[in-house]
This record gives sequence, structure tokens and C-alpha cells, in this order.
Amino acid sequence: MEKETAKKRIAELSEQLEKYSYQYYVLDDPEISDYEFDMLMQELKSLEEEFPELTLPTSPTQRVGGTALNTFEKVEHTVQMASLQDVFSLEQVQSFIKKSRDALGEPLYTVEPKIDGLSVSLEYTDGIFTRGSTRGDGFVGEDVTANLRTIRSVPLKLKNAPEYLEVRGEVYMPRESFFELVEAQEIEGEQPFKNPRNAAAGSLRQKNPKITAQRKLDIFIFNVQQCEGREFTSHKESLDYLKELGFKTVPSYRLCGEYDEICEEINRIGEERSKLSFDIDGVVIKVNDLAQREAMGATAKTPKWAVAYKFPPEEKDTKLLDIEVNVGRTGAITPVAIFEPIILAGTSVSRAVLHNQDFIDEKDIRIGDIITVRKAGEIIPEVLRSVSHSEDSVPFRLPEVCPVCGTASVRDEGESVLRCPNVECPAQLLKNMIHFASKNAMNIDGLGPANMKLFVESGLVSSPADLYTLEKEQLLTLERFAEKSADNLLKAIEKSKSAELDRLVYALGIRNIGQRAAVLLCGKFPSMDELLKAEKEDIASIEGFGDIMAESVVTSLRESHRIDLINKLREAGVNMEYTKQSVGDNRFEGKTFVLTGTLPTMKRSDAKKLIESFGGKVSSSVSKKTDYVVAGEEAGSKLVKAQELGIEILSEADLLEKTR
Ligand code: 0OX
Repeated sequence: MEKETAKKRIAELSEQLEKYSYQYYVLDDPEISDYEFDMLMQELKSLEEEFPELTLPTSPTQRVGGTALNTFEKVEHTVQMASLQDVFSLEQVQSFIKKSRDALGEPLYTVEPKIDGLSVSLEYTDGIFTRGSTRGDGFVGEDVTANLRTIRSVPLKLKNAPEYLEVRGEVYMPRESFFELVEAQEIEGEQPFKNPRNAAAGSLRQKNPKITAQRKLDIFIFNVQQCEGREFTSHKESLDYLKELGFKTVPSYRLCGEYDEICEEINRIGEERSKLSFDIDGVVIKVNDLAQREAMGATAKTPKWAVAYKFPPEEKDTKLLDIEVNVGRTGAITPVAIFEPIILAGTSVSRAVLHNQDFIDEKDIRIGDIITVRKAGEIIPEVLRSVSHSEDSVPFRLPEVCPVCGTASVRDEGESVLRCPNVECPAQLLKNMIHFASKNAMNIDGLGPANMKLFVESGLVSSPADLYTLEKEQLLTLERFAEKSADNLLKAIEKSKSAELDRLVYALGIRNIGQRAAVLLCGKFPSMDELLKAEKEDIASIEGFGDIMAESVVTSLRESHRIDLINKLREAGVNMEYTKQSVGDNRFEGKTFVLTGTLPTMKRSDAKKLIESFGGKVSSSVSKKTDYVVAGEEAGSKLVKAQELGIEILSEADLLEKTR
């Protein structure tokens, strides 16, 4: 073909393919079949191969290109990519409406779904997609242009575009793509992504755009950040314009005036939620008029003219396929519901703890039932109820013997949990050993669950004390170990001998004694000998301790197998003294917290103890002196006041993160 003819045909094909891509990826309404599309693409590719000098960077063939990067360049956002103020109740939405009405009279609001993905900026110069970046901290993000180009709904070229345009949107992974990806990851033996949002984030930060291209990401655009050559007076007008330019804008943006109307739209979006092919985690309410937005202004992080209403935990029905009976580290026999996978709060779940026989009886949960599951605190799935039994189902009974070692199970007085009393039960032994060596306990590098399983199953060790008499020759008999790995492991075991006492106390796996409790115990009894002699009352008097914890310590440390273990560890040279100066760190010293609403997993009293144990203060009212407000569900006026004062709001997860 002549070059001139090729040039014409390339332009024609590019134009057609752009149109069909737009119909397919943005409008979800293709005019031609996939086959016809592929044929056109094929034709374009071969022409470009023949005439490489005619290949434009904006050609539909050029979405996946370039080589893998080592690092992402930093991008300074000229216009801050602000985050949204979250609210958790309709009462808080109402208070936002009231405040904005007080300031503005009768403003209009746009109500749009809140896409659960990650925010990015796309920049277009003279209509050409020139740069795309992540939000980062709102001021500086990372250049992920090559990866964003692989997203089919990101236009590479705009028609009738302004001189310069920066838009903001949310990259997400549709649920179906997420499931496909997880399945492939499981087959490959890779750690699968936890939810579509993590998968989208991980895929967008891939150094190799070819991998991103396989991940089937998508994007919704929801804001004009900058536009040279065109002015807007309202958000709705700017969204309509973006739509016209060919962007895939947020799936709906309704204009509302009154609070009732906004509520109606929140409910409508909530009802649609499960039918969508992607995850949303709330609804964003924004003042529509841009001049009115200016008038309301912003705090350091969030605009005052918008809020994000976050949905309460989602509930879903599914089929209970089986009840698995697990034996834990402390011998607790726990029934676990195994159900058909469902997506809850953005994660695929198929298991939930059923606690004990009483729980099962109370809810009359039977194998084969349709059950309702929800995510408590968006983290831990729980079975709420049985909706219906299947025909000829029978009530479920936990076995009377340990499913692993066959020992008759016991139920301690006043407790609802069944236990396997056999301290040598293989299930308990292995889990205890794994716990002993784990990161937060003795921190023995290279001794994770897989190696520990191997050691226990091959009979090399049957107690944590055996680790300290392991010899290199013994390790070398195992296929997994060679000279170097054996030396490294022995070094790591040796190093663990000098671990602080609180690690050892935690590693002993005493029921109800977590890391923090171990630190507090050692603060009061700074040697193993003192701890072994401690009386229940003395332990119970430690701030943050209760009777159950104290009882647990005393009983466990009087058990002969544990005394035996401690003696052997001592003989092996494991540290038995506490050398830390202070009881723990006081990272919250001088900080005042206010707790409000129902926290997803913690009781408020526990959260208070936790804060105080790090030297923080908990106050009951919000004032300018408050440093943090920890807000849960149904948080009310305290949260509103905190928002007004620009105080940092923490979720339970944020609080826990701060104590890590
Ligand atoms: C979303 C979403 C996120 C623009 C100005 C402040 C926040 N995840 O769907 N952010 C915004 O708005 C930005 N809108 C959204 N719809």
C-alpha cells in the first residue's frame, strides 16, 4: 500500500476504533461485535507495523506500551486532591445540610455514589492524555501514566478539548474481574488480593504496564480539577461537560434541594448497591454551585461543601454449606460456618465463626440453611440469623470429642466454649508452636507456619523448648534446609534467647493475655520468678486487667506442663528478666481522645483502656483541646462538633493502627 493511502486508512481505523471503544467501555452499548472490533484492530496493527512512522502515541493500539519502570516519578498536584469528610448517620447528613443552608440559603446539592477505589488525576494538553497520577497525600502523588493508559475508558484523545484539562476520578476493579484475578492468583499459589479496592491499588502501582493491562481496571470521573479555556458555574455543568468530552463520569449524579430528597437518593443508591458490578461504599453529597463552594471554603484536608455518607455494614444471604470444627491454640473447639462466597464490604467471604453450641442453638443454624451474614465493623464476618432450613435438615451438634485427638471435650463452668483438655493434642501443639515463634512473640525469623509444621510432623520438635536443642545435622535431614538456611535458622533461634520478657510471656500462649497485657504484667512483675509467684489479686490490681485475665495467668502458670516448659527454656538460656525501663511506650502522652458511637469490634471501655495504657487521656466532651475523636457507628453530635472544629477523626481501625 502507498504511504499516503496507509495514512488515510490508519486515521479512518483509529477514528472508528475510538468510537467503538467509547461505545463499549464508556457507554456499555456496543454497536459492533467483539469479532468485528478485533478485525479492525488487527488491520490497524498490521498497517502500523508496515509503517511504524505513522504510529501515533494516541493510536488505539498504543494503550499497552513502554518498558517496566523501577520507580514512579513524583507528581505535585497544582490543585490539591482533597479528601472527603466521612459521616456515618443520616443525622450527620442533616447537620451538614443545615450548616450549608445556614451559610448559603437554599443551595442545590449533587448526590452521587461513592466509588470504592482509588483517586487519580488525568491531565490533557490540547486534548492529548499527557499525564496521570495517584492522589498520594493530596499534594504529591505518583506518575502512573503508562498504567492509566491501559484503562480502556480513559480517553487518549479528546475532541473539542480545552487547552489544558485536569480531571479527577476513581480507578476501580469491577467485581467480576476481581473474582477472576483471585482465582488465577490462587491457582498460581500467590497471595490473593483481599478486595477489589486493594486489587485496583495493587494493579495501578504495577511497575510493568503489561500486567496492569491484564487486570481489567476501570474508572469513573467525578471532578474537573483545572480547565483552561472554559468556565463552569456548577458541578453538574462540569460533569455534563466531561460526559460530552467522552469521559465515563460517575454512574449517577442527581440534583437535590431538600434533605428529604437527598435521603431518598441515598436510599435509592443503597438499594441499587448490590446490583452494581462494582463496589461503592457510600454516597457523596456536594454543594452544586461553584461560587457557593468558594463561600464555604475548606479545612486543611477536606472541603466544607461536601460530605461522604458511608453505608452501614452490608448484610447478605447465602447458603450454609458446612460447619467445620476447628481446634485452636488453647484447645477451644470452634465451629466455623462455611458458606457460598459472597462479597461483603468489598471482600469475598466464605467463612464465619459460629462461636459455640449455644450460639448455634439460639439461632437454630443447620447445614444447608440460607443464612444472613454481615461484616461486623466491616472486618469480621458474622452470621446474623438463619433465614430458612432446607428440607430434612437436622439441628447441628458439636462433637463430644476433640475432632483432632479424640479426647472427650470439656466445657468449663460458666463458659460456653468447648475445649479439648489434652495439652498434647497435635492441633494445639502445632498452633502453640507457631504462636511461640511468631513475629510478635519470640520473633524467630524463618520459622513460619510451614517450617514449624514440618518440624512437628517430622518429630524434630514437640515443644517450644526443643527448638533450643536443635542441631544443624537434624535440620539438614530435611529437604527444605541447606547449609545456609540451617545456619540462619539456628542464628535466629539463638537470637530469640535474649528476647524481652514480655515477648516470652506472650509467646507462652496464656489464654486472654495478648501483647499489651504481657507488657503490663512484666511492668509489675519484672522477672519470670516474680511472675510465677504473683497472686491473683496483685495481678488483678494492674490497671487494664480484670479478674478473668488474672485468673488465666495464675492458672496457666501453675500448670505442670507450662512450669516444665519454662524450666527447660530457662536451662536453654532464654531470658527470664524484664529490662525495659517503662511499662510501655507513652506515645499518646499529652493527647486527649473522645470516644463516640459504637465501635465495630471494641467496647468503649476497652478502647479507653488501650488509649490510657499508651499514656493518653480520654475525655467525654469535644473541645478545642481534643486531639482525636474515635468515631463508630451512629456517632452523633460529638462527631459533628469535632468536624466543625477540624479535629482529626479516627475509626477503630485507625486507632489500632496508631498503637502498632
Ligand atoms: C468517589 C468520589 C470521591 C472532589 C472534591 C472533594 C472530593 N469515590 O466516588 N471524591 C469525590 O469528590 C472529590 N467524589 C466522588 N464521587
